[in-house]
Amino acid sequence: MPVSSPWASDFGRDLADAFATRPRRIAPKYFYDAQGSRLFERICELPEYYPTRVERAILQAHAGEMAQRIGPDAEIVEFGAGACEKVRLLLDRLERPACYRPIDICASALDTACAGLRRDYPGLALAPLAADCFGDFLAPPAHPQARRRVGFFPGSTLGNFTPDEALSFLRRACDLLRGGGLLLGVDLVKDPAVLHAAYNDSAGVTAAFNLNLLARANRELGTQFDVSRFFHHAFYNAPLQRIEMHLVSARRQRLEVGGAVHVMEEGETLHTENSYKYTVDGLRALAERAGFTPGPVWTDPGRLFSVHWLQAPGLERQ
Ligand code: AVJ
Repeated sequence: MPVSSPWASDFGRDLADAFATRPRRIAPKYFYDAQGSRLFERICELPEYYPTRVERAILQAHAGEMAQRIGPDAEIVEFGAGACEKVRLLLDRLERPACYRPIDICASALDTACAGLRRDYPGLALAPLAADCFGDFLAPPAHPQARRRVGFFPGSTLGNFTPDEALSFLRRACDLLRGGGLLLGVDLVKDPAVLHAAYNDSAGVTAAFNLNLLARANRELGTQFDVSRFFHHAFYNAPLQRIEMHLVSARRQRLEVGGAVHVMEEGETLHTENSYKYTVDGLRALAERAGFTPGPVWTDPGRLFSVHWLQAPGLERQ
């Protein structure tokens, strides 16, 4: 296959692998092309999808205390920044933020977000990075004016990792943020009915978001998936404390993926996402194992969502 083939891209290779192995599964990062990022922004506004709204309320209510923990002259590194909306609540309270470094896999989302930030925070140094911040990307050196580096990882994106992956991500983050800390938003374990509704909205936006993975493959890789032959399926797997999203084959079908022909039987699935939920204590224990010193936790009155301050010990404590 020539290198110029779309199948040589990460998405192409991972999709071909997904169909060649069992269970079929692909990383949720591939949801986020320009169209998927727009659909995700719409999810965040759905009445059933509480995480964005509740986390924003928590940030709004406690931004002052959070800014105090972060301290003056900090470099803020945001992992999976997307539209960079939530960080504004912090930026409005921070003392002389030295630099804001949003990292996101979607370059178009970053471009739009940074244009808005440049307009609204003219004095702020911006250093956007279009990269998979969960891969082994080389951490850029800190901004020369920064006194410490602080991570911002809202939205419960950590939930996309298995607990093992979350642990290794947190270990790397702890290393990168030594002497600073991490402000981390994670969704909490709760009534499964509330979780179920959040991933099965009545307007069908989450279904469209899930199915966009196939539409993206048609656009970028030239596959000929008939999107109407797949169903969105999302359910809470209680023993594993996670929402699972799948694309279910509505009937037996032959699919050509990366030059190979595969059969998907009716009811067979492509597993597209896990969204792990944590208890406050469970998350704090995980952070501690990763090397952080857990600090204050802020939650909403309904205890739907949590925001954690995790201190990253300095060199002297390593
Ligand atoms: C961006 C991973 C936090 O798991 O809730 C929303 C993505 N998937 N609806 C989540 C998502 C379906 C979201 N995260």
